[in-house]
Amino acid sequence: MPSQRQTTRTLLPAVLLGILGTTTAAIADATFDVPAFIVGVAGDGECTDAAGELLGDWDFAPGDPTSKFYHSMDDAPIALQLGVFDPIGAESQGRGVFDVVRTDTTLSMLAACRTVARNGNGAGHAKSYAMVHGECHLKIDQPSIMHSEWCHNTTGPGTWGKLRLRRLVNGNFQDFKSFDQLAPLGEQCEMETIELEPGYYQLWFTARSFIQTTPGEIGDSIMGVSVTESHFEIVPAPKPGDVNGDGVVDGADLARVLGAWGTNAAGADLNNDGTVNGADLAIVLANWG
Ligand SMILES: [Ca+2]
Ligand SMILES: [Ca+2]
Repeated sequence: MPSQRQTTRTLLPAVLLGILGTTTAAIADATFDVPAFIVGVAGDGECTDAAGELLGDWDFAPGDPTSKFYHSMDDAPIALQLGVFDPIGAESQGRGVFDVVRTDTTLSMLAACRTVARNGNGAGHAKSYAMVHGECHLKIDQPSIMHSEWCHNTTGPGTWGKLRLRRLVNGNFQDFKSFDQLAPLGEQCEMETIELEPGYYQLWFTARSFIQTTPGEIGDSIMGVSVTESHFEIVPAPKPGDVNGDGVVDGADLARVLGAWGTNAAGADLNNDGTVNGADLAIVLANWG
């Protein structure tokens, strides 16, 4: 029997949550829809004495062999923490945290795990596992631009973070962009602007940490941390022929093209062939209105 068992639900410090905010279920005039959203949080761990006897174990979902909770977007933020601490010094802890914040043009997600394991004074063995995994579907109704920022921060053995953007093609989601971190590499971020055609997309993400001690070795705690953060701004793509960027194609744009005729003025060279000429005029006329 566990001599001591801690079963508290604890919010991580705000500095780790980072993007805590209010989740809004329905947004008016949104540039995108989120027709599906689900996140699962899994975790379990145990520690034993030198003879291999169980000192205690914990599980985010006792009785469920997959040890997972599933949540919808409206359930966020999520923070689960469980652990076992034995008087001889053995320890196994896990945390899983998730949050999502949406506005009419942005979507921000945080998935984070932390695990701790330590053998007791009599040695033995300890292990701990935590994972946050989920997917979010995006419905894009018009040509759009996605300004994206993808960040992973992994520390310790057995940690990874994965982020994928996939597009639905012929009934299957195909990778459009992937950004994975499969080793403890500290913080890495990528920023990218992605053109999105109208369609159905999936944002897929996971943060995972699994650590275990060396059986029989007395030593300090080992820790694994995996934090995956992503931020997306999705706005309508500029309209072809809209030279001055005011949202309509009209005489003002025509005047810009005619005024730059024969030059290589970047704004008026709508097809980027190095010259403002009839091809650019045709783009303005074809998109008039
Ligand atoms: Ca215009
Ligand atoms: Ca041109």
